[in-house]
Amino acid sequence: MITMAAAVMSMMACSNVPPPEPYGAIPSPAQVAWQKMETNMFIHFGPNTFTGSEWGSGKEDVEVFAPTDLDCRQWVRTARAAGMKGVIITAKHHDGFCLWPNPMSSHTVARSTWMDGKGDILRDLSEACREYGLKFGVYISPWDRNDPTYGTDGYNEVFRKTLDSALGEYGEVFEQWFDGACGEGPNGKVQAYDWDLYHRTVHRHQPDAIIFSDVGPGCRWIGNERGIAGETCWSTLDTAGFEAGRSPHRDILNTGNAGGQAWVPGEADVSIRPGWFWRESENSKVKTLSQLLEIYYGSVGRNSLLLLNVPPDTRGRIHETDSLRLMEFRSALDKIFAVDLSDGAAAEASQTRGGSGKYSPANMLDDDYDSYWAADDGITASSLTFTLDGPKTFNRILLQEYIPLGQRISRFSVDVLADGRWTKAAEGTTVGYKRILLTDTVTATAVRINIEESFACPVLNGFGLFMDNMMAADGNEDGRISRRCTLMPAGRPHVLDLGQIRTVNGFFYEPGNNGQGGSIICYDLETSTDGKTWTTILKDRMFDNIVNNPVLQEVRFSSPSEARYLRLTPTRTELPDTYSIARFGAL
Ligand code: FUL
Repeated sequence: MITMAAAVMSMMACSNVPPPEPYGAIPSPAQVAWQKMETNMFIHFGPNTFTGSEWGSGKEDVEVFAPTDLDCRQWVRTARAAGMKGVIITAKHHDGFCLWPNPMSSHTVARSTWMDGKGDILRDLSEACREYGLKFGVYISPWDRNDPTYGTDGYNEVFRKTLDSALGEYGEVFEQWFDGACGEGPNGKVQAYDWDLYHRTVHRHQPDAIIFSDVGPGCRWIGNERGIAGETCWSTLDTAGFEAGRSPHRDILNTGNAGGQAWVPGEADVSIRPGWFWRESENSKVKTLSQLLEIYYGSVGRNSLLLLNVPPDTRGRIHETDSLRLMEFRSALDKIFAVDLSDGAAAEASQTRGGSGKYSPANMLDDDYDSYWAADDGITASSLTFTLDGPKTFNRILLQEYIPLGQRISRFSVDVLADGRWTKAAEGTTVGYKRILLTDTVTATAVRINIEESFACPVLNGFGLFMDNMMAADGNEDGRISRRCTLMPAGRPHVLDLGQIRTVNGFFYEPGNNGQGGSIICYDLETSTDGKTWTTILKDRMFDNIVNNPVLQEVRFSSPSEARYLRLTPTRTELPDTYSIARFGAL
């Protein structure tokens, strides 16, 4: 009897051990739900799909927008089959063209003859999302190259009403994407945005919507358009004094701030193609399976959400090359993550909170998101040992922190027991919602996680071991090969000699290797037959979006030019003293 009573009392004591206090900035329930979505589809669609531009001028004829076989349900079916949980559509890109009948604009689907002016892509897409159980989100660019009021105080009110119309009519919106790109409007002026007004408007219609911008408040840009978060990636950010378009350095966006004042988790956006909009010429340049897996590990595997752009073509359908690649991507992920080699493991911790079963390390092995292992308050270094159910061969190690209590861990390492010896397999800084460590393939009987530094007692809810045989399976690692890159002093033009006089229809330019900066932003382009007398073909033109997305750009001349030499003179460069050229050639 006495033993029973003691046992009952000790169980009561255990279950009474209070959970850890949250540490620092913590996510809202909507942010936790958002983080669990993990992968979403971005959809860039609009006049640029038909003109081949990356940034439309806003002067395009509305008739340009003429999808021949639009099917939003096909987009959503594809996204769902790819395992994505939501879609975000460019309702209005920088050219100002609205994919819905926005009463505030004369540059919309309602003004075109497409579907007799009755077309409404926000309606069709939101309905398709409801039908297939995906969440619906909208990208609306505040920068507007069409609206005549842009650059004046009046525009803020126009934009507010634009938000009213896009966010009030189509049901639930899970994410509002505010692009930080801000340039001149039709009157040559740059707009002073009223962000408070915009945010209030979004939340009035959609109280739970996550607002994306360079600095949140709901989630932040990851600092590049390659879909790769920092190896260190905090969901916390110091936002005071910043706003969209006036953000911390992109390196800070990439890593966040340790102990930052606000919870603004990273969202990694990247296109499945070189450009954001569909282009026939890029059908052969859809990212390979290896590249997509690398992006997945670099985003979802580094405490970020992956927003993968899959732009529909001029029919208004996702092109078969892209959808096939997405299906390969999905089945590779399913294959890699189908078998968790930690199943059946025994978990042991150097210390468990209050000695309570409620916080047992075994909680890291179950599927219950809300059960976790935690250490006592004041303990910031601990180790967890998982003794596997026999020798297991793996090269991916998954860890999850229970983020409703904040992000805490700042340094850890992982050892594996192979051939009776412990060796270090990985080390890292942050964990966050999900961290997937890429290791050499190892056969081990136990794995030990050493938490070396943590802002407060560590709290982990997930651990897993996986084997990835797929990553380089397509043998194409193009995206990782650094091309030779020429660095030029900023004042000096770059001259290309074609060897003989040819008919030149345009040119292409790609900046330095793997997006390491140094892009030419604006340029003059001249041609010559003898290298002495030059004809200006393009004057002070811009490579659209090249700083954020430094991929190859093709520029067509309005008429062919007979030339032996091409001279590219930068008039604005990303870096003050130098610019980079990985590829430059004639078309
Ligand atoms: C950038 C834009 O300028 C690009 O065109 C694209 O929409 C990308 C997602 O965001 O800031």
